[in-house]
Amino acid sequence: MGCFPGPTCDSHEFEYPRPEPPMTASPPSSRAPCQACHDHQDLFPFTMAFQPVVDLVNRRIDGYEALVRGPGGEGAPSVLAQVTEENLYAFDQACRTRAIRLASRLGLDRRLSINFLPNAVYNPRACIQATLQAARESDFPLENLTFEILETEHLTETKHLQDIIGEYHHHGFKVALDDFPTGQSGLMRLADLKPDIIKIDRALVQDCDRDQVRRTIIAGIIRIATDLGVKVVIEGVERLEEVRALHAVGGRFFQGFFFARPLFEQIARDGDIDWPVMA
Ligand SMILES: [Ca+2]
Ligand SMILES: [Ca+2]
Repeated sequence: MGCFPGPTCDSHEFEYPRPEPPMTASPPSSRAPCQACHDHQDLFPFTMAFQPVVDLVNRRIDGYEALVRGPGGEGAPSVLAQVTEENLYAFDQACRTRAIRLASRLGLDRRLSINFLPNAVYNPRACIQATLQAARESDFPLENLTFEILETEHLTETKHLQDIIGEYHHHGFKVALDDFPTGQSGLMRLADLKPDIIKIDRALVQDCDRDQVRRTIIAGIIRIATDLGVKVVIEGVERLEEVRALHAVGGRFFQGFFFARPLFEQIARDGDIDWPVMA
């Protein structure tokens, strides 16, 4: 394995919307924004896979991240290749509502994490309506929803992100900073955005059992987050040695192939996880 990150492989939890479509910070000019985001009928087919986030202390699944897939189980890149500037808003809305509806149908009763691209939200209050409606219709508790902020090279204005987070907190959603501390998702973002959760990226986690520098950095991040009351999810764990090394520096919540791969339109249960024995 070791193929993270990249648009050509089905990585640990390859997610919408890493291969960034061309976009602007403003909604498509040819149509009204609200119509743009409700205009689902032209949208290409896609669905979701779900990968568990596990709680190693309680040996139970804490939640699931929804990851886009093609209708036949094709990897995220084949879906994301169809996202354009014109359909980005509809796609962002459809990701949320499909994830919630499918999760509800599967009886998912833990936390559900949905990736979103801040630039696809032009007005936090207006853009959340379809999400709220889907949750209401599916009887999915709002406090079980987490939105993962994923930023790429298109840096979003801090004030815009703070407005989105404020609106999400108002509804009881949790907010996670994805891919910490890579790219834009670093300590300044942590200070400015005060998320509920940070997700430590595979790029830092990989082979941390063999690399004291990586372990020290991760231990420092966990200490800072703990002091701030921020939950830490460690992504991309593949080997038992990594899990042990991370557990030794305070790691508790994990996501990665070691525990479970994403399941296409299915969710793993607690009994499906091969829980490791910790030293
Ligand atoms: Ca994510
Ligand atoms: Ca991630």
